[in-house]
Amino acid sequence: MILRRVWRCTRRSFSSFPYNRYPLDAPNCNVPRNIAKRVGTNLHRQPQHPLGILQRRILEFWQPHGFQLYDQLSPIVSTTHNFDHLRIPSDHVSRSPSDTYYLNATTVLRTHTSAHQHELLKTGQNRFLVAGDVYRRDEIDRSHYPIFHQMEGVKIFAPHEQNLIQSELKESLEQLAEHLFGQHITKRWIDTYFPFTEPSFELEILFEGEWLEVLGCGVIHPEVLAKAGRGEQMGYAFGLGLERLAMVLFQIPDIRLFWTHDERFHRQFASGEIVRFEPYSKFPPCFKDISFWLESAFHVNDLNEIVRDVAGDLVERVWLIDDFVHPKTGKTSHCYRIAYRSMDRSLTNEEIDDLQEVVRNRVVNDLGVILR
Ligand code: FA5
Ligand code: MG
Repeated sequence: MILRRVWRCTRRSFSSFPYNRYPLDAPNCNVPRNIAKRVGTNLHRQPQHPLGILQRRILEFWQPHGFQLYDQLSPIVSTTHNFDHLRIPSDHVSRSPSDTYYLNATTVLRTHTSAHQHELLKTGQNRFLVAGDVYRRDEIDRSHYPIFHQMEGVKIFAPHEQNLIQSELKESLEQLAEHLFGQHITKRWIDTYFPFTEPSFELEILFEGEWLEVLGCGVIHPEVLAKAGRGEQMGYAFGLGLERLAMVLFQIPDIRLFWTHDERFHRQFASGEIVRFEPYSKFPPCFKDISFWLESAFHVNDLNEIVRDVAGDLVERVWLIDDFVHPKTGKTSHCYRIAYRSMDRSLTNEEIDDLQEVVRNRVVNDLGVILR
């Protein structure tokens, strides 16, 4: 009984956010309370959570190759570590407060585990993994969530092995996919761009009829190594999206489920093993549209954040359904559709109407748009 209570309380409400050091009402802070309070939850370190089970399974793959895991590094990092050391230019969109949670002008909630590459490379490590929670203001749908988890991997090679790097990188990640999923998945490599790797790739897996991007990787850019005092060396790095891999592995259809408190979810993973998730029921979605004229700067992530703030995990998806420029005034109008759906219960019409009304008021007050 006591044990059970302790377990619940760690699962539910533990927050290690240092409110004293970083007050949320400080001038440059755009972190809402519902995000701050989940800092320190560490889903990836809970042995009976799908993310914990997955993390263990990934470790089984890398540890025999001599990789050391860091999974307790603070998600509060400097902009220097999150961006500059990785050659992310000062005008790159990912730095904008519309995309990143800032605690103050030079401190952010890390947007990726790559934020730790520099410090660990500096200590002379040659094979390491970093797992942790990362934070982004992003779209709302079943595979995007403002807090998610990544596992970074870095391997540095001896000078005479350098021609192996790219092929070993791809082969290892394909073997990892096989270790996790067996032969039964369809995957493809996509060429992409990251400022901190060259060349760069993403791996996509076919999941429920759609390509799901599960990781980014590449050969570490020489300047990243040079900045960390490792100028003569070369290596590879990758960043796994743990929720996305877990969705495929456990057949979890919606990313919000990782945060549910519903026992019908958690008891399915009590064994700590890989099991196929059995949806306990599917409740109907409820759609509401909101249209407004844009005034000055508008970013859809600001709307997304309001909807998340008001509706929490009751929001399933937000998307643009109409984009219109008035021929006379030249003003732009957007219409967004919001899908509300609970993972755990039926919602009443009144409940949704109330939420939508709060969203409408907040959009006017906070974003200065004009409702149509
Ligand atoms: C990165 O974050 C790079 N740091 C990855 C990397 C590391 C590249 C090392 C090269 C070397 P990206 O933004 O694509 O890349 O995110 C990596 C993965 O995180 C994605 O493939 C996806 O699986 C997952 N991901 C990204 N955004 C979200 C989100 N909002 N919700 C859930 N998972 C996400
Ligand atoms: Mg990507």
